[in-house]
Amino acid sequence: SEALDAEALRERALTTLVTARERTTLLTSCVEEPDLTAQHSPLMSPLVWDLAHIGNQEELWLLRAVAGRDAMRPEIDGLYDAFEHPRSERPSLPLLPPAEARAYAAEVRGRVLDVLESADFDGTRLTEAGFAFGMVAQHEQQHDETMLITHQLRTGPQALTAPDPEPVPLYTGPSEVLVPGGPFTMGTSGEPWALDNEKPAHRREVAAFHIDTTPVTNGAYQAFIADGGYEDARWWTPKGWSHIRRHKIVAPLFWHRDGGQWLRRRFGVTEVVPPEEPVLHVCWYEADAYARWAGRRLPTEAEWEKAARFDPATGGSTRYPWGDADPTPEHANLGQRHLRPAPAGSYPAGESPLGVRQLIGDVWEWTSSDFQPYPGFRAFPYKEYSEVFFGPEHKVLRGGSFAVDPVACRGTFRNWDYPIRRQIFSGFRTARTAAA
Ligand code: AVJ
Ligand code: FE
Repeated sequence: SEALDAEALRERALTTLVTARERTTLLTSCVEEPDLTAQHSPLMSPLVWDLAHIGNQEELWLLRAVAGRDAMRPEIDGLYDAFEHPRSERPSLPLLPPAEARAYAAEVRGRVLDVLESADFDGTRLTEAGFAFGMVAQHEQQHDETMLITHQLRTGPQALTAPDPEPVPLYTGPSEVLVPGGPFTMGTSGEPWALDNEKPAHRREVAAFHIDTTPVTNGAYQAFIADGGYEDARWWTPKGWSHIRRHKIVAPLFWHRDGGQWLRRRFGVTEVVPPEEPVLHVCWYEADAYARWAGRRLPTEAEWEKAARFDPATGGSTRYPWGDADPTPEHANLGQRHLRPAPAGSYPAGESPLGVRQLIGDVWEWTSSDFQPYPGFRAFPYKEYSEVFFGPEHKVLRGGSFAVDPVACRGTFRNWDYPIRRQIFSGFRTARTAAA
């Protein structure tokens, strides 16, 4: 019934908003004030910018758009508009200092919870208002991942800790599976909190292909390095080759060589690169070159989604590789429960019907595809979420990393970035076309 739907919506909105704020609070209270206002990399905003931007977007989409309130502090809107100021410029803006940014975000949140409690979501507004709460919770979680990236770029002593994933026996299953050819349903029309770029559901023809059962590991990637992969132009696209030569890139970001072994810096701690863990912090050019060296290629975005959602028993598409149930800790490494991907072959309960593992969680997976709209795409609620980013300059990543909250992760969820980006929690798996 409608009343029940409204109560369920209120409950879900409240839980996801609270979860997001707990994470934002952790990420902005585990370092001292100078670390909140400093720019740890020109690629990132100061943490205190993300904090007030989270509050400002929440004010915009929930207090102003849904509840019809006036702007609380119209003079700060411009500071926190991501399109007005590129990240590199943000530290020089007259940003709210940490205490004020915190107070502003908390004030917005207090008013939002009042709106949520008293709103009577009638049938017509239920879907629309519900989406606005879901979008805002996802937005905050996406910035929490962005802030975690900033933490990884920050130098200095460790500020964040989390237990490591459960050790698992060495994965000995097949290295790839065959995904049969034929049409499947890509995207979604029914998922209430899906973002505009995931919609609408449509049929896609995908020829038979093989795909890796796990993401590519550090061990496998080290073999590429040891084989001279970074010194051999054959494996690289011309743009990729000139990029790695110009920037002297010889290994994933945060790796360095120490005598005979590769070490990496991870959230303030240096460790030996773990061979069974999915490779992290590679750009699209590196993923693409590795795949070519291995005699393979990156999957297209449609192939990735078919591997993740197509159920050969029914011919339909599920929400996740394991079915339609929301993710639990048994299914996938999500939500910053750990500060690293789990070893390849983890989470058997999360595998797809064809036996593909770790499609959701652990590392964002580069695909070969440019970020493009689906047929029938409608920008919603604003063009600057997805539409302005469509085009060949952005490559699609799928599946989500250990730093993605379940609310911002689905079999249909699409992320995108420039092919040079590698501070993000990015890895990949490879594919090959099946013989006809
Ligand atoms: C979807 C991760 C590319 O961080 O630029 C945050 C998400 N959009 N605020 C980004 C987003 C507006 C976006 N990505
Ligand atoms: Fe944002």
